[in-house]
Amino acid sequence: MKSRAAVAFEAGKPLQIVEIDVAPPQKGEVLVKITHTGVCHTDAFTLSGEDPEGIFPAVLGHEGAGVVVQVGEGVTTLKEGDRVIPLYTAECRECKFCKSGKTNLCQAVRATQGKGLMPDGTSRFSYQGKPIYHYMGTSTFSEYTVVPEISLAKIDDEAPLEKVCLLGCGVTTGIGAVHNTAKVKAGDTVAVFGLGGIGLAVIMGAKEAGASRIIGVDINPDKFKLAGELGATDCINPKDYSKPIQEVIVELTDGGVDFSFECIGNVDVMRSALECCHKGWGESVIIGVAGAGQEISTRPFQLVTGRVWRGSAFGGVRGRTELPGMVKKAMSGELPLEPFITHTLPLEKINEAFDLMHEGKSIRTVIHF
Ligand code: NAD
Ligand code: AHE
Ligand code: ZN
Repeated sequence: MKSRAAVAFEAGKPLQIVEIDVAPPQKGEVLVKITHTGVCHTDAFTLSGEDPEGIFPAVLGHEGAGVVVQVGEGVTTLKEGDRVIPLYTAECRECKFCKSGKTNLCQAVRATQGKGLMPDGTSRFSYQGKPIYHYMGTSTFSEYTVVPEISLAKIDDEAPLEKVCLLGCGVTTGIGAVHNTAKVKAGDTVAVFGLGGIGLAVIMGAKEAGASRIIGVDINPDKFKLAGELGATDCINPKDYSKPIQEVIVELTDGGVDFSFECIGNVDVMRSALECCHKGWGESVIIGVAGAGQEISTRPFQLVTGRVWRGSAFGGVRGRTELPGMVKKAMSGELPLEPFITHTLPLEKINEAFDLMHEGKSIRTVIHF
């Protein structure tokens, strides 16, 4: 079938809106009509050419929601008309990782996903007879996409897709990192580096957990208002200080925070985020994604003296199991998604969403088809 899609033909170039061909879903696969998709910084990261797994031409996008159009052979858990959120972290419930109960990092389709292909090693997308690669197993920048059954969370039949698409990445990642990875408890102190969609969701999760102090850090002070509304007790701009920001935070918090979160993808900031943690027990969670070849560093003494470095992917959330409940919370108002949606645009204007992000003017732009 034909599908309107925003295709990344080349790294560093704007997406092109073209009509691609989408092949029918094969065994264990599902054809989904995407109605809405957010634009996450990771899409921009991959488009920039910095992603070691970046592969072109590809249909990017991983923060979407839509409706099942057709199921392939052997699909049992989904049917035409079901509302779904595509998952870049699948949940097969059978692999060693799923069975461990220790991680959400299902590996059932991860290898082919990283190569831009479906689990059988081929692509369902083509343009003018040439294959186009998938992205993160989701490719939500296409009106129609094909996704493995195990990479789809079935959600409520009445779910507002224009909002819950954000649970496909940003909001789930931030909130999940607080509850599943860090396990923030009432009274804990928290520092959040980067106040975009991810950092703001961390703030929301930290407030929900009862954190006593939530310090937001960003070099763009325009981000402070919303951060405060969502629960930040302090907002600071590293540019306002002559000393390293970790020293500022250590002084503000009588020795450092209990938890910090890096939500930028900057390896220097990752160091600051670790070093602003309290001696003996402070834990820093890396969420931001850094470019090819970049590495983190600190004095090992920082770890010897009890600070802990962790990482979090998709907030440690098992998508098929946990997203339906998060969607219900969004529908009841317990998990408000509106604050994150600063812009909405039709697919044809998707490059403007990238511009708004790079200019620091948006939190999330939701694209509609
Ligand atoms: P965003 O662009 O909306 O927000 C980033 C924020 O960081 C901006 O407000 C920007 O002003 C701020 N910033 C940039 N440089 C800074 C610096 N030196 N000091 C302080 N603040 C700085 O991005 P986002 O969509 O919120 O994504 C944030 C990061 O999280 C990205 O690296 C993205 O790839 C990553 N991410 C990871 C996961 C995961 O599962 N681990 C999921 C989603 C996104
Ligand atoms: N492909 C990159 C890594 C990108 C990355 O870390 N992705 C995050 C999700 S970002 C969502 O916005 C993630 O979940 N990673 C775990 C995984 O299995 O991909 C690289 O460095 O190669
Ligand atoms: Zn994302």
